[in-house]
Amino acid sequence: MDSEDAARARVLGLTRLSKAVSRALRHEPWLFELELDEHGWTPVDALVDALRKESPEWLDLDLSDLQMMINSAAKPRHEIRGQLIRALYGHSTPGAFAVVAAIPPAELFHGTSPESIRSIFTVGLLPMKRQYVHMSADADTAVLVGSRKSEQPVILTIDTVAALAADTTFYRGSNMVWLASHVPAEFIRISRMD
Ligand code: HQG
Repeated sequence: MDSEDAARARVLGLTRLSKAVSRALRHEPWLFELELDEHGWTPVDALVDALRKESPEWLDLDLSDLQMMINSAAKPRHEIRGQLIRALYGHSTPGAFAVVAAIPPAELFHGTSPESIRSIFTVGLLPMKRQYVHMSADADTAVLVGSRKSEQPVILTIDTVAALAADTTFYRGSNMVWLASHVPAEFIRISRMD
């Protein structure tokens, strides 16, 4: 394996690990015999044990591997604090995931598919299968998120100043990701893409 192949294998390995951690901490903790507290935290040792059983690839996994995965990710998805780990956003797990209300930038962005637009402008942005609607602090990230749904994503701009004035609550997921339970259609417009 040349060094380029080795670097690619390492990135693929970290991506696989990140996806497994997201599955455990966002969607199906019970499959990994994990219990999340109301803020989404679970003991990092328990997650390491579960991942070691999950795949031969992770037989020797330890805390430093998880730390490396978090530090090398292009965007922050998971957080380790002391003996605990959690996903910062993305949860579909039932039950309360307590997040902290905060004031977002004046505009947030959401990338979606053209097929969803009619419904979004009728009932607003809804969490669908997750606990919260996810929005990005910058339009470029929204383009990436929308590209997962469609080759020609539509980028929406959310007027958070007007939404806050009308009692919509926003929560900080990470530096880049903001959350809300519902964003009414009146505060959403289609971004002009130059
Ligand atoms: C759409 C990734 C019809 C919504 C990303 C979206 C993100 C509606 C889809 C995070 C609707 C849900 C989440 C309505 C919303 N009618 N469709 N009323 N309201 N939708 O995957 O926001 O890389 O659950 O537009 O970066 O795409 O995994 O949410 O298309 O931050 O860390 O319903 O996941 O993060 O799709 O992505 P998703 P999302 P990671």
